[in-house]
Amino acid sequence: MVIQSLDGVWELKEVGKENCIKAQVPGCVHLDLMRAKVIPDPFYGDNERKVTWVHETDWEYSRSFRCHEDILPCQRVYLECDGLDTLAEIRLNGHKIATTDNMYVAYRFDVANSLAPGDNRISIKFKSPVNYVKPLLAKDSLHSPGDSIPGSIYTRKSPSQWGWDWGPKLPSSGIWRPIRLVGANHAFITDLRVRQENGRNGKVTIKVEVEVERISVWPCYVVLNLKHPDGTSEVCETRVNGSKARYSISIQNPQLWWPNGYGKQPLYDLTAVLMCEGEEQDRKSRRVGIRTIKLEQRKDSYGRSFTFVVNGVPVFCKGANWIPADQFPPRITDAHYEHLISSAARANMNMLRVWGGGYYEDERFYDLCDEYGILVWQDFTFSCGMYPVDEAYLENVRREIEFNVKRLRGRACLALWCGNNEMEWFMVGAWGVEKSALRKRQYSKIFHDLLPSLVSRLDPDVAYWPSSPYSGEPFNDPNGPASGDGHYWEVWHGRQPFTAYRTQFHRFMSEFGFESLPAIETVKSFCPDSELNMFSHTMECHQKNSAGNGLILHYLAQTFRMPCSFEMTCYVSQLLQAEAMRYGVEHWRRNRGRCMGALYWQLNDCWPVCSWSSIDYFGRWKALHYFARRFYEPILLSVAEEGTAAEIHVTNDTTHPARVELCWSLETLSGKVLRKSKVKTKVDGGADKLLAKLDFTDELAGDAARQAVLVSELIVNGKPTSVTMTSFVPPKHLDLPKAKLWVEPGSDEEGVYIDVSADAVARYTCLVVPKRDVVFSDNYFDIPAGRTVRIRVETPTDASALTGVKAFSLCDSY
Ligand code: BMA
Repeated sequence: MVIQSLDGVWELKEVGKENCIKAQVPGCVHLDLMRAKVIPDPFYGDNERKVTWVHETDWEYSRSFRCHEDILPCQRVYLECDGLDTLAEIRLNGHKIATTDNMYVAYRFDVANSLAPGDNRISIKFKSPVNYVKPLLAKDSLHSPGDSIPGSIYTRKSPSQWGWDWGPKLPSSGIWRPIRLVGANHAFITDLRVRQENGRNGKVTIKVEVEVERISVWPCYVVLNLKHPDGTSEVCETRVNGSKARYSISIQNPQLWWPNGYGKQPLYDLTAVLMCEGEEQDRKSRRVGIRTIKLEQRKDSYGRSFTFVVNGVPVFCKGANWIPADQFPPRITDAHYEHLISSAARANMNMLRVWGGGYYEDERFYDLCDEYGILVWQDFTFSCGMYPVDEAYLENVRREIEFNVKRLRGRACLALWCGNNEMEWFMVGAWGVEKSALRKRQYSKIFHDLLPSLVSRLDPDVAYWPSSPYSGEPFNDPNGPASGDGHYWEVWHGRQPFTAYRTQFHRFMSEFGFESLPAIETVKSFCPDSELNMFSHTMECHQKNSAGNGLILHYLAQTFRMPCSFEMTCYVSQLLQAEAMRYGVEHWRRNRGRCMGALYWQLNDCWPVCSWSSIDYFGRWKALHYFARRFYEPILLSVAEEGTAAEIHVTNDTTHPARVELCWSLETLSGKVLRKSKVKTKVDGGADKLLAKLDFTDELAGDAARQAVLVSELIVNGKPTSVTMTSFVPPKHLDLPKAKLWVEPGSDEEGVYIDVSADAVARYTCLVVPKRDVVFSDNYFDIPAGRTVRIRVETPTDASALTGVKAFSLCDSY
């Protein structure tokens, strides 16, 4: 194959106008206009509102190029577009090549007849998506997602780009993924499929299928090279019969791939080289992780279980929901993906749900999930709307599903295909269409007929689940607790207190969340100093849930004192969010077995905003992300307090029993011990155990509850692992002394650390380094009176990471 990339510098202009600016491909209109200074940064201030004309305009990308001389003589010449966003018309030297209308598929067009020797000109026009849907909206009244420019449902363009309750209304256009010319002579590979068959005694057979498009009649063969994780390789050859070559490779003692926390992620590298007439024609590679994965649903006393079983081990899925990492995806760097996925793994996560309002992610995303042991719950891209079901639309969807299932199947990380986000739940609830047989039939056409039949044909090895949430039976209590997965939003949207999480017993909690402000540096990236106020115009432009800032204050009033500054409001709002998620997750983990997964809403952001994320747009960890690292710990210490009573639990997610020692002490805020004790016991693998049931009615009578905390420490197999602090009044009512904090940086063979000491109880101690984004081993942690906590610096690794480090705690926030 001869490949000529057409990425790089193009020209961009409004359709019908003369003036061109320089454009970058892959890219999108907004990024090009920003670079050319035609528009201001839409993320700053209220600029989002000033650039709406951009998505109301038709745009044209074009460029000239000289065709490589070895392409023209090829038997076939194709134009390959990995991603066109979305309503495109492609012309080559004036000839219309095609129109396209789906940003999620790659296209290949035969362009041999339109190419010229020497200079060529290619142009791609993009219709305004917003104008395109206007007449469709006028004709029909299908539900569009809320908080969004209406009509996204009529296109196959990422729904959340049209706005969401955390995202700006900036649907861009452009050549968002690479584009190239490809010359082929005898044949080329259209698919490399790998399946795994489990034999006896742990033997695994890798079944390889290479799909080939033949151009000439010359015989072809495929050379397969399988490189084992230990570096050894095996090579074999097989003939192409018709359009396929098949081969089975058996592996005697396979190294198994495990989700994060359960073992390693060894990957086998498979390369297929297509040969003809002794010459290489094409090659494709895939990485293979050997594992089995099943979605187990067994009848039990609560209803029906919902458990992912990997290599025979039931896994409690710990993680978050993933949204697009940028409103303008072409600028997402490898480093940004790496930071986000490695941060998920560092917070002990083992699953991410690629939410159906975004898009099917880049290979880079799934590569990292394979490497870090992050299971992927993959929604198809349908969310919170009613979608058309006319033949042309269904055909478009069919092509999209085929393309993406074929692209992603066989990935070690891929755990589930899910039809859509929240549509079945809305149909029987909020939209009130449960009685409309027609709407149900229309919905079923896609999610109960088309998608399951495509998945069972194309990827029978991975389970299909029609919607999230879903109960297992069409339209029957989709968000019920007895079976399937659940979304619980009564905390936050429903204004219920955090304790309401403890009344919920779903089998798998795939969404629940709580908002916070991002870090102050993040706020300052979009907000002038004069607007640093929760209710300022700028701050409200960066809060897309209209009730959001009010809700934060509503909950703040229940838990914390009024912060003394805007900066402290950022800090306290993050503590609130972190505490809310801790309440929920610890409860579901204590109920391990009945519940087998907790994915909070949401891991990341697509712009700097006040949202439910635990990592903000710039990659800064909010308090929640540090809390997640603790509440997703493989062996979790948690305390369920109520009134003056407390139950201390240990939840063991590992496959082995753990010898644990629990030391608890009820102490005053200055450190005087009121009562303490120890428990030594064994906690089975995959089990929760109640270690202590305590009643402090006597010690906490009257005002004493405001003066005391319960400190619990866990030692696992001889190693101290966690310390938690529990109060019996909301933190706002604690009589916290002004704790003095000392920070002492140091370094040893393990790297840079910092010792933090407090003379009295210091709650939610926060370390900050001016102008540096430092990831610590822990942050927003409690220090019992008179103790020292050693915190390690994870990134950056140089000693200067701690220059100017400061610590403060809750008592400094008011
Ligand atoms: C969930 C998601 C999103 C939304 C979030 C917060 O249900 O599916 O639609 O952003 O709620 O409201």
